[in-house]
Formats: sequence, structure tokens, C-alpha cells
Amino acid sequence: MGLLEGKTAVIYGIANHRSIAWGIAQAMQREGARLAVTYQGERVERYVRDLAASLHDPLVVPCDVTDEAQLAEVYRQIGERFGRLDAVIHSIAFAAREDLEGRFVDTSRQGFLTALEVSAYSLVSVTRGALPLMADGGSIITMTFAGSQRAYPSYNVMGVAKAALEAEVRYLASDLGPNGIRVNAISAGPVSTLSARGISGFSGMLKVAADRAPLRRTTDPAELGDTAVFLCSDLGRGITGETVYVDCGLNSIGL
Ligand code: 0WD
Repeated sequence: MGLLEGKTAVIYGIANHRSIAWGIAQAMQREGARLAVTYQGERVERYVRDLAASLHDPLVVPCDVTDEAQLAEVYRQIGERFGRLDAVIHSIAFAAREDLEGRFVDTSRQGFLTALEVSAYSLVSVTRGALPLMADGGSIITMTFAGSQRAYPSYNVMGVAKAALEAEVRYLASDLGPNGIRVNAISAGPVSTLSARGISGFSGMLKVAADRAPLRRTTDPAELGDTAVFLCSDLGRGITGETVYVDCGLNSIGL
């Protein structure tokens, strides 16, 4: 029997087959979860629908997380189709390309607000919307990066957004623990995805990560998926408010 048998999850942030959210979707489906997946808009709809066709009877709904009406519609449809929700996977981030290169000090006000709205505030709105469907408790997971703790070249405003996101995890965990809802972040090592390739110098970062990480390789989305399964399953029942590093040990070394 799968670790998530009988559980229902919604996954935000699949853009294509390289997306971390897709690695998580595959792992959760393997363990028996019923899935709802969202896509940001027409730009990625075809990729997401093609991928979703390999899932077992998924619900597929459009959702730009900056649009409260679309978010409400996601949860309305999940309520109608599944009647409940046990897990939310938030795997979304965005910053303008010009804010992912050069100096952080040059970040514009609008660039800052956009990055923080899409990459950090959205965890709050996605979580709040899910609560009426999580009456029996549940697990909420977001994706972060070590650029929240230390300065990485070009990560800039996204590092600030990830720091906010990790703080949100602790505050949401504090709010929702009494309701049996756990909230955690997975901090992934660099993975070559569409978003990551928007960061100036990303391929160099991947190479350094593979050379220096104790496991001498980069992170595989499948292992992020397995960690998400663990955190959503009963095995993770004592863990909340935490940032779990799945980065082949990269954050544990000095030089
Ligand atoms: O090295 C990496 N790839 C790492 C990624 C290391 C550590 C953490 N992460 C994080 C990212 O910061 C993000 O939070 O993992 C999460 C998923 O990112 P990903 O899988 O690397 O990237 P991608 O496949 O591009 O998925 C992110 C998606 C967007 O993709 P694009 O590239 O089309 O912007 O987030 C979605 C969108 O599909 N997204 C939105 N969804 C709804 N509403 C929005 C939005 N407003 N904006 C972006």
C-alpha cells in the first residue's frame, strides 16, 4: 500500500517535465495520492495537460496565484470533486529577469514587489484558501533555496523572497499546528529548470554544486518528490515549521 493512499493533494507550479513540481507529482501519485494540478496560464497549459494525461484521473485547473478569483475557483473545484484536501504543494517563484543579474542594490521597487508577491505572499493565500478543505489536518510544503540564508551571485531579490517564504513557514506552522496542519519547506540544491535558467550564471552554479557537494552530484527532482511524500505522509507527523535541505549536502560545507 502506498504511503499516501486515500490522500488528496493539490500541486501548484508545474510548467514542464523538468519542473520540480512534476517530480513531486509523480512521487505522490506513485504513493497513491489523488491529485489536482494547476497551470499558470495558456503559455504552459498544453505542457501541463500532456503531463497530467499520465496521472490517474487528475483535476486540472488554471491558476495564476496573483488572481484571487482563480485561486477560489481551484478550491471550489477541489471541494466539488474530492470533498477534502490533505496536502498542498507550493512550487512557485517569479522575478523579472533583470532582477536576477547584476547587483541587488539596483532592484527596482516594482521588481521587489512582484518577486515577493508571487514567490512569498502566494504561500499565504494558497494556504488560507485550502483551510476549509483541511478539516482533518494536513501537510503544506513549499520549495526554497539556500540563497535565503547566504548571498549567491545573481539570486538577489529571490534570496530576499525565499527568506520571507521560510519565515512564513514558521508563522503558518505556528498558526495551523493546533488544527493538525503541518507546514514545511524543502530547500533544494540547484536543478536545471525553466525558472533556474533565468538566473544569470546558473549553469556555472550547477557545475560548482556538482563538484563541491559531499555527494558529488546535483539534486534530482525525484528525490525532492520522495521528501515531499515523506513530509506529507504519516512518517513526517512530528515535523512542522522546518526547512529540510535536500541538496546532496551542499549547504553543510564551508569551502
Ligand atoms: O534550482 C532550482 N530549480 C531550484 C528551485 C532550487 C531551489 C528551489 N527552487 C524552487 C523555485 O524557486 C520555485 O519556488 O522550486 C520552485 C519550483 O521551481 P522550478 O521547478 O525550478 O521551476 P519551473 O519549472 O519554472 O516552475 C516554476 C513555475 C513557473 O514556471 P515559469 O518558468 O513558467 O515561470 O512557477 C509558476 C510557473 O508555472 N509560476 C506561477 N504559477 C502561478 N501563478 C506564477 C504565478 N503568478 N508565476 C510563476
